[in-house]
Amino acid sequence: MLTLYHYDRSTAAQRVRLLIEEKGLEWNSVIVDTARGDIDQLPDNYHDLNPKGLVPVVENNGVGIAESNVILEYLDDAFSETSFRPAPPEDRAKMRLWMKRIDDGVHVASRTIGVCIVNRFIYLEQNQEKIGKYHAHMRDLVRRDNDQINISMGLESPLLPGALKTFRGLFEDMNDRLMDNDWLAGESYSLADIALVVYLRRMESFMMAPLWAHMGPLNEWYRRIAARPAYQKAVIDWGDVTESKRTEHGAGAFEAIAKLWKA
Ligand SMILES: N[C@@H](CCC(=O)N[C@@H](CS)C(=O)NCC(=O)O)C(=O)O
Repeated sequence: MLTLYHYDRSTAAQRVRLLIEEKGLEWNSVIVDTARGDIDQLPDNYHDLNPKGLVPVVENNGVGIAESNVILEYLDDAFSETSFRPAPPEDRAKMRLWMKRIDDGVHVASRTIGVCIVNRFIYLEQNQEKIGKYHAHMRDLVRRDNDQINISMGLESPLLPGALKTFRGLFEDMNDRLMDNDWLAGESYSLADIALVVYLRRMESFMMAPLWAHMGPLNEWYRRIAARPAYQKAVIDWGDVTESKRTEHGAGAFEAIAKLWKA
């Protein structure tokens, strides 16, 4: 049976769970949650599954596969009864271009925003020796360096304005596309919608939703996906153990974030 290594609030894991639930697959859950700065949560030999030591990873037929966008295409190939990729090659290319934006900067921007607004407080509350060990084991050195800047500088981080600009540009482009189309790529709900919807919830969790309240088509698309039973199971039911911290620190940061968003 399919095994997924994941944790509740990981956006990369949420998109994989969403596809799994859309397809109605049976799966085993293995929680690997290092995200509050606890590297001891990583199972032995986890780096054999994912050299970066991150979630999600799926294991199927004895093979481990990392990288959420790769996993989405893998699952769509391996469990192909219902496909979430448009048939016309041009629409499929458009789907991949939307998904590529995640790996080209959106996911890193999401982490920057999260660390600057909330996670830095979670890390700063912890035993600093433990956080030192967490960063010492981080294999993606850009991620480690960005984290260290964002933890120490928070809302003053030089990485934050660019991260917010990345999201503003993404949301504007999605909103433009959705003005005349129900879905991001082609004529049906696809991996592009599944891959990107998780960031609406993530940004909303920082109390930032007023910043795109005027983007009607984007908000309507989000509501439409959020109403799907698979989204309820894959995202809402798994919850977020850091939710109250996001709300508290997000509300406190709103004024500064709004200024940068509009700059
Ligand atoms: N490009 C990767 C990114 C994976 C990633 O950033 N995973 C995060 C959760 S969203 C993680 O494992 N975090 C663990 C930590 O922060 O310690 C993917 O799409 O799978």
